[in-house]
Amino acid sequence: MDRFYITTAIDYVNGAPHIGHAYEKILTDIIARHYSQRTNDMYFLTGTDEHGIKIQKTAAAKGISPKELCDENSQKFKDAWKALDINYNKFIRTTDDYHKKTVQKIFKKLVEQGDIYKNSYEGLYCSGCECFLNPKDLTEDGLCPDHLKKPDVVKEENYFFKLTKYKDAIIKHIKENPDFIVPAFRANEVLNQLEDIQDISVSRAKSNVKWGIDVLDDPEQSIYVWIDALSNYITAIGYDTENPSEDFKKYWPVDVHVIGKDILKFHSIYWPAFLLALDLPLPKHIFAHGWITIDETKMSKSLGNVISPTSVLESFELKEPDAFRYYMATSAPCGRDGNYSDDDFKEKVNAHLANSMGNLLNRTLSMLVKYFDGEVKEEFLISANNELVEGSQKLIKHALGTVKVVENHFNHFEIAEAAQEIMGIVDMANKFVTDNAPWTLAKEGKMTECGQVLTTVLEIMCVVTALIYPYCPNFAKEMARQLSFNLDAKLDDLTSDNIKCGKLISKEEIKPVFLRVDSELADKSAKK
Ligand code: ME8
Repeated sequence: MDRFYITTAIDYVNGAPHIGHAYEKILTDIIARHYSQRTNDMYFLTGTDEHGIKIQKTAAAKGISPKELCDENSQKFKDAWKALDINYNKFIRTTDDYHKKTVQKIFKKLVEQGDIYKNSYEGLYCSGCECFLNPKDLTEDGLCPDHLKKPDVVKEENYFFKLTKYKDAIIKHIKENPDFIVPAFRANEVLNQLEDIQDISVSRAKSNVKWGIDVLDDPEQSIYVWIDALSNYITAIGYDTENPSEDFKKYWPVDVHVIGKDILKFHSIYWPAFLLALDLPLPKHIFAHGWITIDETKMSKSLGNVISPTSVLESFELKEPDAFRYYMATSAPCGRDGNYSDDDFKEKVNAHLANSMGNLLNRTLSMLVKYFDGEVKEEFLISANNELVEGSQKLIKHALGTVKVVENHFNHFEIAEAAQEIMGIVDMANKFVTDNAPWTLAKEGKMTECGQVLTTVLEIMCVVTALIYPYCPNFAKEMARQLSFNLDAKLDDLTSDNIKCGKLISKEEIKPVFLRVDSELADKSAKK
């Protein structure tokens, strides 16, 4: 694997980021950090989607210009991602000049080659979805099923993209590449949607939608959001219709677009069609994650249950975002919906991160200091002809085997499933300590055995540190420091002898990795 290119959806800036947006960016960051342990060249793109009627209307309601609204809110997304340690390489804004220029060129090329044509049109437009709806998809009351709002009747001259021309090629691609859409169960939904696909409107009359990129040579039309938004994945890395950049040649096609299930149609039908028309290769994978609810209820402004990610960190007084990242990333199996609740958050991170993982490292190192002044002796190292404590070699081998299992989960974007494997090793190591009771061995004077038990656990904690790093980068750095473990190493370089002989740690250097979330704090209502 020589390089890895990963993207998130770009968020609409008509509001501030909430924990649904955060969920996606956390998943993407975890995948990116994991793959940076497997490749030397990672490119992670995120950003904001800033055009369209929704943003125009929100700005008007606030009495500010759309650009002012975009600047204000785009910064809120950047601030939130900083607080969550989202380590992206580039943040694109669709109001960036280079993006607008390339989108205009893309549009012009598609017009010139006959893939885009002008036609008059009457349809039902939902500004929540920023797209025209098919009347058969409305609720019984004629509302948009996602936004529960009555769509506007729009009659305009629009430019249309010949989606129907690419229908068969896309169906073929989906059928021949079963891992194109992840999770696989969503592919059927997309194939069904493809059945009655029509050509799509790709512009809006300027008289109705002012806040958009002008169509070159026809400034009475604005390029409508999806062709603008989806193109970010190539404009950000330097695509140009005539002279694409070296970065573009290196990174395209993208390894994975991480998006929510609600926008799968746009990514697995519209986007491939635009790419085919541009004669560009298709994305390797499109990973559609599920949605996050709050206390099992859909997040909505009217219910007042929208939670911002930074307010969770503040209300639990978390100095680092690691526990929140871990909780969100493990909230649902691949592609399924997840839920956030204060009680569940507290319970899970206390159990997994404080009690099982952090505490195991803490007490093992403390025993090493207590019994051996923090020194790992030659005879503690476990090898085929030096295994005094039964099962130690097997356990270390199992932990190393888990690295491959975790990698395999990541190959399928199974982030929660991979975390479960990592916690599985932690549980086994905890059981190993309980079963072998190093404190009893020490009391009985079996010091080499005692040292072997502790060294086995420390060896396993090195593997855990490397594997948990994408989820909890700060905790992993602290664990690596205490273990003198090189966290920059690639996963392939993990061995069974990460712990070396000699003084490992002193009493003063031992610190708890993660303190339990205080139950009192969870009752604060500040975060709502
Ligand atoms: O759709 N749980 O923007 P957006 C999980 N601009 N994910 C959620 C969520 C929730 N409760 N709410 C939203 C757009 N998301 C377009 C994308 S990409 C070229 C253009 C996810 O701000 C949603 O599924 O409405 C999407 O992937 C992302 O947040 C941005 O949503």
